[in-house]
Amino acid sequence: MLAGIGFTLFVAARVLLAASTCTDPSVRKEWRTLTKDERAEWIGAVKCLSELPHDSALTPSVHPDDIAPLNTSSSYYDDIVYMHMDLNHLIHFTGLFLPFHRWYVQVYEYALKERCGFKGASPYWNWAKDAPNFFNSTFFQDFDPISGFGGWGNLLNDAQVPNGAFSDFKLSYPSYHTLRRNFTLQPYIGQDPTLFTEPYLYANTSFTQSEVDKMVSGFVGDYKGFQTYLEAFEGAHSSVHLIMGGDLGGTCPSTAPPDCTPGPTFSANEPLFWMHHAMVDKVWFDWQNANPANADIFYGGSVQMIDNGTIYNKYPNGGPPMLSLDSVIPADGMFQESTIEAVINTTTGLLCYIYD
Ligand SMILES: [Cu+2]
Repeated sequence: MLAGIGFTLFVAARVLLAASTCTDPSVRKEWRTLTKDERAEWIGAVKCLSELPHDSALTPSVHPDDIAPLNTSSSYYDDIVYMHMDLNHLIHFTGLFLPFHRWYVQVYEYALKERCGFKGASPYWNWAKDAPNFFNSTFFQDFDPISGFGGWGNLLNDAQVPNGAFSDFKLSYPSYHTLRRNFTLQPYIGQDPTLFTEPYLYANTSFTQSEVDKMVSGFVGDYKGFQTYLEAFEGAHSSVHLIMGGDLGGTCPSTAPPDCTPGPTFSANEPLFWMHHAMVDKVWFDWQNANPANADIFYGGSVQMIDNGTIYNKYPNGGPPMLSLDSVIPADGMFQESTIEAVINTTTGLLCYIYD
């Protein structure tokens, strides 16, 4: 109990410190530039979160009817996944998309540090390096049981990843299973053609270096345009999720009940989620730093408008009521809440990091 109180005070003190000054920002590095020991340290802390018990602080606030009920026998890692499931409709295709996920990666890093002794910075995954030859990329060929991410899933066994450090990674949502990856080059076939205008698109063409360059140097002073391009149904963010299939792609495991709804909700099951979203955050960071007109600007609505292409094209990053820099990022009781303003810049407010 005393330890718990001490933990709370420590968190409060750290956040205040971070809010007051940022003279020595941590540097987030690309996964492949980390040493083997650094990779093992991050993976070990992630697995540690999955061995901690459910935290009763988790307080779902949205209760969408298309997600599994809260499972109190789950792990603390599952709790972090569950808040993303609960908040799904508030944080995707709304103005909260970029601020929420920036904040989510940061508070996840706090959890790794405070609960599991992690000492480094959040790594990112530069998927543009893998885009030209995704399936065969060496990124998916590190099978070290301590420091390796493992490879593709076994299609004869529900696409469960059979190797690397996460082959025994236990997940509770939407039902008990272990981590799955299922390479899916054309994930958009059969979707609503008013939202998915290129159904036969090869997903790896959406996150090439030229696409990243186009995003970072384009959309000057146009927050809505930038977010919309990055978060587009067939854009870089979505394509990385879906080309991975399995958990990152939000497909239901074979153990799931028949009413399981696939989609983005439980995609944080995949530890790559954090490095994928750090890369999405880096693209935002690079765009913010590419032109003074991009720094610290924000525009977006609070209501997801994705029923069809007509409504989506009018409100691609959310409909009214509109959000502002003062709007609060929801935390479902799990972490300290933040305003959008406190995370709009990575070296002021609550944050203190840069990308290499
Ligand atoms: Cu998300």
